[in-house]
Amino acid sequence: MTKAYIGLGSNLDDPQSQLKKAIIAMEMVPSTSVVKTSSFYRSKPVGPQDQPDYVNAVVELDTELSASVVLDYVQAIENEQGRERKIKWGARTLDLDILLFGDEIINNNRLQIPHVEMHNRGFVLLPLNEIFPDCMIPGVGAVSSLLQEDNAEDLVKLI
Ligand code: ROI
Repeated sequence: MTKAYIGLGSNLDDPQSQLKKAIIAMEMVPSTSVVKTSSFYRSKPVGPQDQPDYVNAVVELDTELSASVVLDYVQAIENEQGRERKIKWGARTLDLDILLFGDEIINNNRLQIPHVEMHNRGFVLLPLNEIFPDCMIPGVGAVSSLLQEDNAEDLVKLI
C-alpha cells in the first residue's frame, strides 16, 4: 500500500463541481481509496493572468496500484471531464497532478515525481500542508517551511 497525494485544479465550468466530481471518480478507482481531502481554495492564476481564478485542493490516496497505473486513471478522469490540452498554462476544466507517490522518485517520459513545480506553488503547498503537516518533499524539504517562504497569502479557503 502506498500513500499518494494528488493535486486538483480547475478554473472553468464550475470549478468546485469539477473538483467534487473528480474526487468521486477517484473513489471509484480499483484498489484505491481517498483517505483525506483538503479544503477547497480559490487562488489567483500562476502563469498567464488573463484567465479565471482557480479552485485548488489536494487529496490523499491509499493505493495498491503503481504510479503509472494511477496516472492512467487520473488522466482518464481528466479526459472524462473535458480536459483539453491545447494551451500550455491556459485555462482548464480539470487538472490532476500526482504530487507524491510514497517516497518514490520517478523520472521518465510520463511522470516526474515529486512533481517538479510543487514546491513553488502556494496552491499546492497550502492544501497539502493542511492534510499532511509533516510532509517532506524528497530532495526539497519540509512543506511547512516552504510554505512560510512561499506566498500563499492570496489563497482564499472556500469549503
Ligand atoms: N494557477 C493556479 N492558481 N492553480 C492551478 O491549478 C494552476 N494550474 C496551472 C497553471 C496554469 C500553472 N496555473 C495555475 O497549470
